[in-house]
Amino acid sequence: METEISVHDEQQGSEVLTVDALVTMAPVHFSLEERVPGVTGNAFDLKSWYRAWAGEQQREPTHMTVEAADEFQAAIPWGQLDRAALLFAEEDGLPLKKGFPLRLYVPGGSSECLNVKSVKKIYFRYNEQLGADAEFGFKNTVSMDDMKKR
Ligand SMILES: Nc1nc2c(c(=O)[nH]1)N[C@H]1C(S)=C(S)[C@@H](COP(=O)(O)O)O[C@H]1N2
Ligand SMILES: [Mo]
Repeated sequence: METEISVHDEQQGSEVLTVDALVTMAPVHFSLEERVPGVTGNAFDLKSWYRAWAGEQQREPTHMTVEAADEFQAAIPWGQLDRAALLFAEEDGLPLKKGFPLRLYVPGGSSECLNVKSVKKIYFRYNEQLGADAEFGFKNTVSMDDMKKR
């Protein structure tokens, strides 16, 4: 099964990483229940992983866009991601039954709709004009091309 995730950063460039590589790089691991009551499984903290990947000297993005295998996507302002987590395994360590290979959770986010299953691509963006509201939907309904051009 496919477990590669492509990570794009407008300053840092792009890289394709396996879920295993992301998990190994992530400094903060926890049980997802600690942040999302009622949802079990092994997760890692998004922002500390991002800093490990991008390097501490990076200025912080303004938004993160996450795209799934089914082309569902969410675009979320950086300030709403302080407790965001990526779920990568069931509680017993087995691969996810739902949302394989990686699922985003945004505790305290504006909507459960932001909990993107089967993440394939992650974009770190630097553009205040993308706005203060999180957005989600299928790719053709939100114009990613427009977003990329800005
Ligand atoms: N890949 C993907 N992730 C997705 C969706 C989707 O259609 N595809 N739907 C979203 C919406 S609208 C909701 S409400 C939640 C539903 O999560 P659940 O399947 O755990 O109930 O997943 C979100 N993540
Ligand atoms: Mo939803």
